[in-house]
Amino acid sequence: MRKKVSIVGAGNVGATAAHWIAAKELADVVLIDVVEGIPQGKALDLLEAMPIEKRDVHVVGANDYAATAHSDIVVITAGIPRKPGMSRDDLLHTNYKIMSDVVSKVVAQSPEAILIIVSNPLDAMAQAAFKQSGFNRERVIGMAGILDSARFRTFIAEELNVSVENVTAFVLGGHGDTMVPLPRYSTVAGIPITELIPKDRLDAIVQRTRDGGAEIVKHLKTGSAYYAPSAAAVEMVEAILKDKKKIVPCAVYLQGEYGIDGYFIGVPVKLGAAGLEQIIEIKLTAEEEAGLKKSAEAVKELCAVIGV
Ligand code: PYR
Repeated sequence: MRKKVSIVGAGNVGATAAHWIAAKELADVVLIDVVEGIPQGKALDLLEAMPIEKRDVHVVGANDYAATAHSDIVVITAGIPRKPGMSRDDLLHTNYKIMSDVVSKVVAQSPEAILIIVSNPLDAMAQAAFKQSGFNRERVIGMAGILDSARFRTFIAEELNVSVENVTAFVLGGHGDTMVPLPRYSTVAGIPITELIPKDRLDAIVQRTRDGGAEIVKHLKTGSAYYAPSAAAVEMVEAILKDKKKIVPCAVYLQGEYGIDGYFIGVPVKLGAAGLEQIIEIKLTAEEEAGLKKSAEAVKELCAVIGV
C-alpha cells in the first residue's frame, strides 16, 4: 500500500508541496483547506498531470479532516504569510489560533502520524503543535534549516560559479533574524568556504541568507516564498518515508542538547522512519554558541506570549 501524506493549507506552500510529492511519486496526497473548492480544484488539477508525468499517486482535496485519516505524515502549512515590512513574528497570534485548531483535528484522525510544521513563526508554531498534539518529540519536526541552508548554498554556488551539488551548508538556530549560518561547517566539494570566499563577501552572503525570506516577500509583495520552502518540507517527507537516515538541519524540541531545554530550535538531526532519530551535537565556537543562545531566547519570548 502506498504511503499517505496530508498537507494542511492549500495555499502556495501547501499546493507546491503536493506538487513535489506527486512529481517524486512519494505518496498519495490529501490536500486540506478551510476554503471550499480550492483544495479540491488544485488536487484534481494535479491528479490530471500524473499521466503526463507518469506517476501513480492519488491526489485528493477536501475540507473535512476525515479525508486525512491514517496519514503517515501530515505537513502543516496553514496560516497567513507575511507582507512587506512584517516579520515572521507578526504572524504569531493569528497563526497560533489556526495551528491549535488544525493540530487537534489532525491528531484526532492520525494519532500515529509524524507532523512536519511549516507555518510561521516557525519555531513557536512547532512548539505549539508539539504541546497541543501530545506526541513525543520524535514526531513533531519543524522545517526551517533546510530552507535557510538551501538559500545559503544557492548564494555560495553563485559566488564561486560551481554546481549547487558541490555545496553543503549549515544554518542553525531559529527561523528568523537570529538564525546562525555556520561558514566553518559549510563546504564546496569538501573545502570549507572560509578558505574560498573572502571574509567581506562571506559576511554579505551570510546576511543575505538571514534576510532570504524577506527578500522574496519584498519582490512578491502579496505573499512569501513557496518553491524553496515546499521543496525543503518535501525533502523531510522523503527522508522519513524512505527511512534515509538523512542528516539535515530541522527545528526540534531540545531537552538539554546544546544547553537548551524545553524549546524548538534548528539543529542538525537525523531523519528516518521514526521521524527525529537523533540530534547531532557539533562543537561550536563561543561566538556560534552565543548566536544559538540568542536565537533560543527569541523563540522563548514568542512562546511565552502564546503560553506554550
Ligand atoms: C521564508 O521564506 O523564509 C519563510 O519563512 C516563508
